[in-house]
Amino acid sequence: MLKLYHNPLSVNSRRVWIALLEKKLEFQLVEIRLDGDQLQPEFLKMNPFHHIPVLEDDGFSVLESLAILDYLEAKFPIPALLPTDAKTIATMRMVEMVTVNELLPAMNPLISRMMGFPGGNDPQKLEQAKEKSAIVLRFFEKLLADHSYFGGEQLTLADIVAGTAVPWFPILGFPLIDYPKLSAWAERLMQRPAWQTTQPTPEAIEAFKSRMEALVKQYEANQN
Ligand SMILES: N[C@@H](CCC(=O)N[C@@H](CS)C(=O)NCC(=O)O)C(=O)O
Repeated sequence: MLKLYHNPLSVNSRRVWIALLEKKLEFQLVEIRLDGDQLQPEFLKMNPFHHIPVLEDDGFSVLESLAILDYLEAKFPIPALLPTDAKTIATMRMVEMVTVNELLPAMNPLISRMMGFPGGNDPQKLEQAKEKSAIVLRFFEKLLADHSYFGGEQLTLADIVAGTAVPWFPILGFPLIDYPKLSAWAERLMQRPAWQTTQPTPEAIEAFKSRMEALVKQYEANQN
């Protein structure tokens, strides 16, 4: 059976979890707490870079969430999450890559603030984060136009990748009011059972924050 090593708070893992659910596949979840589990020799054998997600399929390990999404699509093509025409494929890849390379790095300071990480309240970094995020959100708003999803009327990997990042903005204190199309799209995604099943609960967020605070304290104590 497919096995997904993940953490419920990990955006990178959640996109794979959602794809597995959207494809109605049978799989087993293995939680990696990210407080050292990822550094254990058994895990490092699968992923020497100590990152989740990892998908294991009958002894074959795949790492890098976008590679896992491609693997799932190739092995289980129905229901399709990959468009077939050139422009839609390009749009889909663009949204995936812009999310990973532009949006998530821009969001990092906002996430650090929410998590209470040291330096998380630096006003200059927060301002930059808002400005950089706004460039991506404006780009996505325009790209979405009047479609239900980035690829038209059908859900694709673009929605899964962007749709596990963009809906964090209201939780991070920035409602999507200036982006009505994106906001309606995010609402549409939230209606889907795969998003509802994988949505981190406020309790899970708090528990993760406490675990990360303890790790930061431990790290600071070791530095002194
Ligand atoms: N490019 C990788 C990034 C994976 C990644 O950064 N995972 C984080 C959690 S979201 C992680 O495992 N961090 C723990 C560590 O690096 O030790 C992917 O898309 O799979």
